[in-house]
Amino acid sequence: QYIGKPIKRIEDPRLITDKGAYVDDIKLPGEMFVAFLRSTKPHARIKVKKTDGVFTGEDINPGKDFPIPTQETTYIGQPIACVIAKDRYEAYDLLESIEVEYEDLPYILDPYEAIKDEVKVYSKLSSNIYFKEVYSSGDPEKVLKDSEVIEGELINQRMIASPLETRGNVSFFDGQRLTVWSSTQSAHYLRRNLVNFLGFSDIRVIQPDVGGAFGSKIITHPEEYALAKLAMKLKVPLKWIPTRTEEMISAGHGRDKKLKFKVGFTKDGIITSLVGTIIGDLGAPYADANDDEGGNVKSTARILLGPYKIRDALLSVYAVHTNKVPTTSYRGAGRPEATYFIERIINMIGNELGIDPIEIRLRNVIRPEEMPYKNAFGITYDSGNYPAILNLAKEYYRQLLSEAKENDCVGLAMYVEITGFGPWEVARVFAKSDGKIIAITGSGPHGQGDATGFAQIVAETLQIPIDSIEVRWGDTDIIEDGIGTWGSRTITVGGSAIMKASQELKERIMSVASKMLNADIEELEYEEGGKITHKKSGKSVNLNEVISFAYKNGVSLDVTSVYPVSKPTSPYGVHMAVVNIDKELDKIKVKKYIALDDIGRVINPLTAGGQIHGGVLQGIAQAIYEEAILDNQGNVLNPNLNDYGFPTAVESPEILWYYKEMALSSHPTGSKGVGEAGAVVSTPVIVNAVENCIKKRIFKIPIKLSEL
Ligand code: MCN
Ligand code: MO
Repeated sequence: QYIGKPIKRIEDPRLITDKGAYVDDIKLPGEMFVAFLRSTKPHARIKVKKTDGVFTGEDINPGKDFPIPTQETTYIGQPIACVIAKDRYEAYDLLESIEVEYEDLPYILDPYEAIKDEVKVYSKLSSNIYFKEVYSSGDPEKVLKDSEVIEGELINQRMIASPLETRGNVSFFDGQRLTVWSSTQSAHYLRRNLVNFLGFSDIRVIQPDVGGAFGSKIITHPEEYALAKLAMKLKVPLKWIPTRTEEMISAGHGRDKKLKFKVGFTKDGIITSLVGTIIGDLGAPYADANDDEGGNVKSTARILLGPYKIRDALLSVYAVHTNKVPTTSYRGAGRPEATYFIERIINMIGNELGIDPIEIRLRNVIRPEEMPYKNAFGITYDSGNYPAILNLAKEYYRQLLSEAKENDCVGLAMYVEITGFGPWEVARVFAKSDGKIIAITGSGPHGQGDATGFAQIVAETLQIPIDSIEVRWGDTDIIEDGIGTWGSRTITVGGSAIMKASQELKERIMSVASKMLNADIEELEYEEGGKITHKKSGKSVNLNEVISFAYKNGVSLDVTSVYPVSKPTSPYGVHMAVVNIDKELDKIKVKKYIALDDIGRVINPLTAGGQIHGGVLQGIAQAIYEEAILDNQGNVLNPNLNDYGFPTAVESPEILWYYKEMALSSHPTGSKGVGEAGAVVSTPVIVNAVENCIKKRIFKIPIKLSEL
């Protein structure tokens, strides 16, 4: 009995006794340090003087501007050349000797300006608009005419993920094979990109321990392509570890989306229609990033209607280039933006009409009998009981209201999101001759605790102690294929693959036992601890005996499974908080936060709850602390831990997490994802709370009380 139990993370003993190895801990004999020179102009023609020890775009991608520009730079912070030295200090010193000629070109930072296409972000683009899509359902314009209307523009600001560990890479070509250690969210994904870029396939990618990513380590960054290429040329081990400031001005930024909206509703608070325009700011052209973030812009649009039954809706959706750092996935990747927009809108309607936040949501949510529900923009919510979770929330909400003192505000928001993306995941489970069970995943957890969940799944399936299982991942040599860790997919998709492989291993074990006991499989019983008994005779064999027999008789106990997925699965929940506002000091403090979620079957409430804690704090920070502040050239003005406003334990409120397993997913694990849920919903919880108190509509975050 392991699934559903709060088992402590099996990853932790190693990590907390300083036995972890992050990419900077990889030390190869003769390694050289690489440092990148970064553009100081938002858009310019460049000439980098090539001298000894200076490498430019011409060395990486001759004649092209991607991944490293040879002719034209398109954002401040873009890597345009690099040097190689014996250590990082010498490397950074050397950077100063590089001569660059910049010839300024016109640039654009505002996406509304960029849409006009008067100035091109990059001279070879035919348009700054990466894509425009229209999502339409029913007759929203007409319905709007007969409705009460609120309109406005909501802004989801540009954010910086900046995990504890920056990106980093070690690349070494031994003349035959390229080995790459990278702080990444997926070894296999990085390998595929490098194979395509280099046109060379003898590549092994290793994901060592990773100190967080939050979406920023999905794509292959230009520096990584450069390292691989230079490692092949120079045949010495190369290491690149950016400084914190470099990380914050050049790793993919997140969010940066706007919604102009008109919402129609009845006097009873029923939303009748929504018409709007979404603008996603992709930043500069960089295929890996634009692909990734383009998808997130579409997600924002398609999930914008949230858990509510709105059939008349029209959205114009633009993904637009500007001369800023490219945006990429950031925890939630499109769903936090959508949830923020719709939850802010429904809060405004509630306040306008004087309807309680739970009541107004109850009037609008999709009913359980309508599940699975295909929303107006084609996303299917697989299962859920939205009225039930709102009704459960009532008691907690009342409790928070009663605890609120003077200058305390209470707010609430709801969400439905999509998790568990495909297309598939691979797992391998095998029994070693010494009886140990090894489980390997093709995904790439980097702080979430999925290894513990995987061990629980194997232990449960094989009914054996969890400490006889070892979980491995993050090396393209130990499992032939894989996808990765993002989109809160790992325990659901990766875990289902692990479950399938474990079940098949169990079948093989039963078949070996049937030979040993001279009986049909149907006559055998598999019991706790892996003991297999012949029901009639009472004779039994244990797991170790079966494994040993299998090895001696040439039966493989090594199972690889592929688990395919075609549709995401939809967790949902209601979160609420008490917030204290101090107008004089312009300070907002979250005092207490309650999260109520249905994420299907919970594999491990300890690690799942940990995800809610972290995600919630990240979203709180978006409401009241964090923002990438850019000057009029696109320089990030707060690219350091001091100025940016990351929350710490001091800013963290008491966070209580309650979960209800009301609607399982159809995956073998029954689970839905939770890795992003906290960040998906907590931002509007906080903003709604403040708005409820100050009785003025809030359109900009992070909230500055003095500006309201
Ligand atoms: N879990 C569970 N029951 C469920 C769902 C999840 O017990 N029904 C547990 C899992 O066993 C795992 C954890 O919750 O321990 C998260 O699982 P899952 O929801 O599958 O999410 P992923 O593992 O795929 O994590 C990805 C998600 C994303 S997309 C971002 S961004 C993010 C996040 O995880 N980045 C993180 N959380 C992070 N946490 C850390 N520490 N570092 C990051 O970079
Ligand atoms: Mo993510």
